[in-house]
Amino acid sequence: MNLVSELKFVPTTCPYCGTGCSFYLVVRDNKVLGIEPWHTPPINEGKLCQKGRYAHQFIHSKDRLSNPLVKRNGVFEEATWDEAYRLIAKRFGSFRPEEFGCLASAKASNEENYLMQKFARIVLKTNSVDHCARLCHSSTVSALSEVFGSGAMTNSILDLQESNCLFVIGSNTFEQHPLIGRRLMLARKMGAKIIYADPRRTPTARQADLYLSMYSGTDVALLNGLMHHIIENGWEDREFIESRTKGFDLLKKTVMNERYSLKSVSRLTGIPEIDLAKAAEWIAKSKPCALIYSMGITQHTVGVDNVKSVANLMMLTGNIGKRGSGVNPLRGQNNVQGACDMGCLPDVYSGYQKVADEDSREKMKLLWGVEEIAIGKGYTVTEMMNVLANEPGKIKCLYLMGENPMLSDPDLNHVRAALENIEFMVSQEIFLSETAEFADVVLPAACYAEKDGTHTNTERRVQRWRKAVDPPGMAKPDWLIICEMARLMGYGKCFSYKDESEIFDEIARATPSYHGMNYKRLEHPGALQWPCPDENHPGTQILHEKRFATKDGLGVFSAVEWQPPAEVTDPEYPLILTTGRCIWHWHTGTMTRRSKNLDSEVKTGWVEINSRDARDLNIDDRELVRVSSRRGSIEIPAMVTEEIKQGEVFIPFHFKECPANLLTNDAVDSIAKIPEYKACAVRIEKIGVMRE
Ligand SMILES: Nc1nc2c(c(=O)[nH]1)N[C@H]1C(S)=C(S)[C@@H](COP(=O)(O)OP(=O)(O)OC[C@H]3O[C@@H](n4cnc5c(=O)[nH]c(N)nc54)[C@H](O)[C@@H]3O)O[C@H]1N2
Ligand SMILES: Nc1nc2c(c(=O)[nH]1)N[C@H]1C(S)=C(S)[C@@H](COP(=O)(O)OP(=O)(O)OC[C@H]3O[C@@H](n4cnc5c(=O)[nH]c(N)nc54)[C@H](O)[C@@H]3O)O[C@H]1N2
Ligand code: SF4
Ligand SMILES: [Mo]
Repeated sequence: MNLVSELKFVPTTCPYCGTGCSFYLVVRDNKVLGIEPWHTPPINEGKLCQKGRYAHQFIHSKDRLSNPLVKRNGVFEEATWDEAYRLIAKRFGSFRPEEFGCLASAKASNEENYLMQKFARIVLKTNSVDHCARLCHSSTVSALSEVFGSGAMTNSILDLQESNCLFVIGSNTFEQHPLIGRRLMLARKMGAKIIYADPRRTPTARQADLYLSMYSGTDVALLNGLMHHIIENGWEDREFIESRTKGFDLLKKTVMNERYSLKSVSRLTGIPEIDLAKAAEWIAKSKPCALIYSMGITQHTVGVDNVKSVANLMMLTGNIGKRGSGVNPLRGQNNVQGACDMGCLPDVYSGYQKVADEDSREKMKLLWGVEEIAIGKGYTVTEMMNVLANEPGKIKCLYLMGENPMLSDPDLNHVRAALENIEFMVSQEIFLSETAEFADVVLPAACYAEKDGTHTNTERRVQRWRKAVDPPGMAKPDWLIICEMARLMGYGKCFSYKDESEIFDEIARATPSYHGMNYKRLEHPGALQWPCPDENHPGTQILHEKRFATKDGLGVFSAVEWQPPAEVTDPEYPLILTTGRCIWHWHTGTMTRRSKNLDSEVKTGWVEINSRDARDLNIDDRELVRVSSRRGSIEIPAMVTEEIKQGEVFIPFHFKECPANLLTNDAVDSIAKIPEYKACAVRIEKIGVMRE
């Protein structure tokens, strides 16, 4: 028997991060055996990080959901699809539109997310549909839409390599987007300088030519300080400012205030003046310069201000619309860009067409063939949780697809109170997550290897997933579940599709930036970047080359003042807590903690604490400590290190046994509604137990 001839190699895209690397799933007898490199797609050229390398290991986990579950007397019992659908249809039919909340999934495909918002808007008639982008880059979408006219990453992963200077701020690129990290290294090999601003000396910091060691929550001060020094020295790009932007005078007035002199900024941020001056000079003088940012910038009550500030700096130095330059927010989940593009946000349909705009509403009604569609304002995720917890009875029903807020939302005690107030909840999942435990009905979904579909990476590149194996047991692809449910609720005609490509064709019709795409064109490795307005258009690598996407084509400078985080330290809670990730694990761990090679590397969480702070508290490395905030308390091993700024501590939020989000603050940015995951006040106590 020739074993090799029985193997199938199915080309697909990684289900983890927004980089969008491709690989082959190696399949035999309806089982995924492993992953092999696929060299042709341009982003990763066959290379993978450890999560991609082991992205097959959770697929056949014994914990995969394989049957619908219905809760009876507080206990889940297996049910048939028919029983589950009928129960859902009956209960969904009993609530008013304003009583629903829907969460889409940045883990699911474009097709599935598009159908989720369509289901919310025409079957449930609610605009309360949102997803984890709220917790992630909602500040980016708000700020960049306002100042550039488009909320997306301006440049491409490949052209970062052509930069002469890379300013990485609040993005641990080497751990969280490793194959973008590789491009930074390639740029550096060709002579580019890397500047890195972060409260922690992460693996990314270790690759930098200049490390700016800052306190959490001081980014606007830092950015204004850099602009102060640039303008003071006359290094700004006057031609770009004059021909492409407006609002410069106001920006200048703000940043030239004495408050943003290098001396005062150094005091606020904790960064030495000499480093600030060097960074400003490198950014202004080494064109093209690209700025890369992620959660260190966005997850603040001033997230929108932070992003506007970043945009100010790149416009000031004329670094927009050229190869190797740009404002580059690195989107997190594999399909968070797509879930936003598909309209899984309360205020927009697909392609960011405004719900409040009469013409867009009529267009969607016509396209979907319906008389009635949701009207009025919908809730964001963070608002849903607040309304649920504080105004019981206002929202009664939650429909979630692939999200785990019971570990990922801020202030878990608050989330628990919210989920306990729900009358009826449906969770569509691949595992029984901490959140699914609260549901009345759990629907088993197919994972990425078990369905066809598309997803859109951080640089707006739409790529294919291809089905390699069947889903476990009775599990079905999310898109099919939504269609079957819609049919039972009387909307069969609007949800009748032969397959995923037919759904995509409707997406292309509904969404101007996707107009020119179809499955045939997306067969090409690496496929197409939006905007792709017609079938002959090659896609767009760089945005805003000649004009911005604003109405008058000009980029808008914003005058932004620094403000401290919502919660600052005091004698009772003297340390700043910041939270985030590690390279081995994915968010709430549902997938990576079920992957043998990843789980065996990092078994549980930890709190990073500076060795001087540890000495003051008499804490040893690996000792179990108690970390408390105004909202809760956890026990967690200490990691005593020089690599974090004194006065700061860091906890990854992957681990349910020591969940960082019991501590975090649910204060949000007033515009984007993003929570302040990156700064709250805590104290640490010794409890005198060593970890084995
Ligand atoms: N391995 C792995 N990779 C992932 C993920 C994962 O869970 N695991 N998640 C994906 C997702 S959804 C996302 S959104 C991205 C997130 O990617 P990143 O944003 O790169 O990851 P984080 O660890 O959240 O935060 C980045 C850095 O911000 C720093 N930071 C904290 N506070 C501040 C501050 O106030 N200012 C500045 N300048 N920096 C600060 C932290 O020390 C941290 O090093 O990663 C994606 N990639
Ligand atoms: N403290 C702190 N908290 C944070 C952050 C932080 O930096 N600090 N970051 C925030 C950010 S940026 C993000 S993006 C969020 C992420 O928050 P979540 O999106 O809630 O986290 P995930 O663990 O990725 O949850 C995805 C769920 O989808 C399921 N799933 C996977 N594939 C599929 C599929 O094909 N179909 C279906 N139906 N389900 C599927 C997984 O099992 C998992 O339970 O966390 C936020 N929370
Ligand atoms: S960098 Fe991101 S997309 Fe690439 S293999 Fe790693 S997790 Fe997957
Ligand atoms: Mo994210």
